[in-house]
Amino acid sequence: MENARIVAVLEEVADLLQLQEANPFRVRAYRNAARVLSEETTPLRKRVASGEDLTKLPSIGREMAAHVEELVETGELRLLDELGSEVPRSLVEVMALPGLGPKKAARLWKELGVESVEDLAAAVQAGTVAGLSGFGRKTELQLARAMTQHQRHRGRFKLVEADRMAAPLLEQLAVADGVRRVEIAGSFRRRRETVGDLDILVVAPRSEAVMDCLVSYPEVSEVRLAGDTRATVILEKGLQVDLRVVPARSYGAALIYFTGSKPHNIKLRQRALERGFHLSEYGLFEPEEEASVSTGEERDAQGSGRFVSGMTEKAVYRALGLPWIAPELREDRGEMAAAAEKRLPRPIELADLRGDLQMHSTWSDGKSSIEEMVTAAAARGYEYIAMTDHSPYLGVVGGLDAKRLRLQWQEIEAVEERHPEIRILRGQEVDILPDGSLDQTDDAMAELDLVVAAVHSQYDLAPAEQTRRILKALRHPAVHVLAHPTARKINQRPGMDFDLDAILDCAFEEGVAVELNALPSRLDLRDTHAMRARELGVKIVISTDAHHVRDLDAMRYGIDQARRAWLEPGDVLNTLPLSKLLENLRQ
Ligand code: DGT
Ligand code: CA
Ligand code: CA
Ligand code: ZN
Repeated sequence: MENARIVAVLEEVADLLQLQEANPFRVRAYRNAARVLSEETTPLRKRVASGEDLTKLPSIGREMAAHVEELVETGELRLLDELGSEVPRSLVEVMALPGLGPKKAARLWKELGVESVEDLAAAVQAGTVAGLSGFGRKTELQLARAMTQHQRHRGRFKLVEADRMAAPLLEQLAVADGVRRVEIAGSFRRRRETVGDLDILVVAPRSEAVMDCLVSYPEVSEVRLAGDTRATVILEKGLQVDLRVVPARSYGAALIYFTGSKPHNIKLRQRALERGFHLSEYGLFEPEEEASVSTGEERDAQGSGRFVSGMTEKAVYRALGLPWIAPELREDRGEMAAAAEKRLPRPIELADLRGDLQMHSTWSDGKSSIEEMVTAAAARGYEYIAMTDHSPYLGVVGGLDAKRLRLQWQEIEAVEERHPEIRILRGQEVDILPDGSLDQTDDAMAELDLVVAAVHSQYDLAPAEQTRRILKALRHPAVHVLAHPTARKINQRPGMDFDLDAILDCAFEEGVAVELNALPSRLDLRDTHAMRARELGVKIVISTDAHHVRDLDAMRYGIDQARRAWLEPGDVLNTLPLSKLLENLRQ
């Protein structure tokens, strides 16, 4: 057991003792020991092995020395288990929340049965916390806020969440005094499915106003750093924002640098060096004298030598003999070579799409009627959509058996008469049952324009069995599209474990298309998988899986991922006009 782990155990003992309102001197003894040992550079296990007397270390008495020996020798501490049986260990996290502390945490536990942050979140929501004496409305609000942060802080934010937080902030910054340009770089600009933080670049001759604007933005909960040209703040929901003010002539170079990705930047800097340049966030520079040709080590931060370019991204790429590379492609997945050889893809755009091939209505678990969906889709300029309400297998979604499906067609017909501007394909999202068979009669499926097959159960079958299940469904002649192929949910559920290549190969052979599901919580197939599908020549559709008219807007997230997968309009079936689409669906 390493020192850091030993220190953590002693800290936890101190926390649990505090929760039990133990003697403060005893608590302090553990804290002091933890601090001393955390500064210790020799591994304690070595000291123990050589039989050293640990009590020679400051703040380490007999009891503490015995604990360390026990931890080193057994990997465990009985005292910790004992304490853990008296008070839940997960309460330590609750105690650390702002506004709480050992006393309040202990009361939450004893009086409301709160054992963890999750429990507390539920209690706050149920409104039971405000009822405890000493826990006013203010504490409750503070807790509610602390918990959103706590939960959000744990992972990366979904792109859609980052978008929601970024848009109003960007709007504010854009109108701050003297701001000439403002843009979000980083993974956000590359449209990764999740982002770690926001990297904002600003051009403003004087930076005070924009700095003030950021630190006084109402959603800022913490200012970590506020310098002249750099600031770091944390938003209420836990998202970190880094802002940098850069000189106008460096804007393009800075945008490249902070957009990343890091591996893309490294390749680009190498290319610059090969051509006798030096590239940094300040610009592209050329050594002034032959003698001072760069040795490859970092140069003066502002960039020394003759300034070659830096104002725009395009100019920097051009000076390196490259066309501009779309941010979504900057992941070091071959874009540099493709750019040099003039064979970059023309990434798909929202305007290339002519229809949306998966959506639900109130006939199953959707929240909008068929007519509402159709009207909203037509307003987006689509030429066609497919109504794909669920099949009955999952009771909760109110899916349609063959009989109700035929009733739905009557309504579709009526709506179609009122909306000649758009064609409504009769579809269904048919469940792939655990044995790989389909949850609809062959007769009904034969009459459908579009059968979208999908897994919504038993995500954890053994990989070989899962693969067999899906292959069997793909081989059913009625199936046109495999929807959300891995069934993952971002930050919630990993994708199913199966042989993706086997499934893509089979889809190719059978002429079944795979879906890139655009719901921001799904994005399934993910970028790298969709890229693989494209390589294997598999047809792809991008669909929103909308359950409400407003979900139709999710399409842009599907497009973001498609671009990251290098998809071009020609790779995606729903860029085709209706007649061509129907020809290209499996016959
Ligand atoms: P994230 O925030 O984890 O979603 O991912 P990024 O890509 O936004 O990464 P972040 O925020 O750490 O840095 C933003 C960009 O700045 C990154 O994509 C590339 C650039 N960058 C950051 N650190 C380095 C570095 O050490 N070397 C190079 N070449 N670039 C860096
Ligand atoms: Ca970032
Ligand atoms: Ca950052
Ligand atoms: Zn589904």
